[in-house]
Amino acid sequence: MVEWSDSERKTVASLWGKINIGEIGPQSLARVLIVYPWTQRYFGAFGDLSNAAAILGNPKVSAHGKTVLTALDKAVKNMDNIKAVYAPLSQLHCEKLNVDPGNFTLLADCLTIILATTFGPAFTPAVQATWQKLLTLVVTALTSQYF
Ligand code: HEG
Repeated sequence: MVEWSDSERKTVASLWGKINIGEIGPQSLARVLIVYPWTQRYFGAFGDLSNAAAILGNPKVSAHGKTVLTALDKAVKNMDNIKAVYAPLSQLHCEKLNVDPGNFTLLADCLTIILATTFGPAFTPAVQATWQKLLTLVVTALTSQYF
């Protein structure tokens, strides 16, 4: 079972408080779709994804990026219960959306890159390590209902 120190809890709360979901969410999802174009296959109903500019300007990508990042609030608020909190979302991605679970890691890494570029030196190695610890749990939890 993963343990969280008081300092890690404070780091997560502080970082999350500085994240603008409406900006970071869309940028992260757009980056996934641009850098890993095979992920576009899940978003056939989103309209024009034909190039980077189209993806970055696509309102459905922005809205969905915001939805995804909003869902991370559950992890921040339930750091000791992440697996249970994401079980329904894991089931949805597995059984209904048929998303290859390897894609969760791609999204998590793109999100981390966007945070690093947004916050610069404030995104210290210690903050990064704590943030990635959280994301690893989220990715694992989202994968939990696949098996
Ligand atoms: Mg998923 C829907 C969260 C990664 C593809 N995703 C959703 C929804 C949430 C969510 C909250 C809405 C669920 C609902 O309607 O009840 N997604 C979520 C998280 C993460 C993630 C938290 C990872 C951190 N999703 C993800 C990845 C892909 C993907 C990597 C594909 C590459 N998600 C996907 C699709 C939908 C959702 C295709 C349905 C979108 C729609 O039809 O509007």
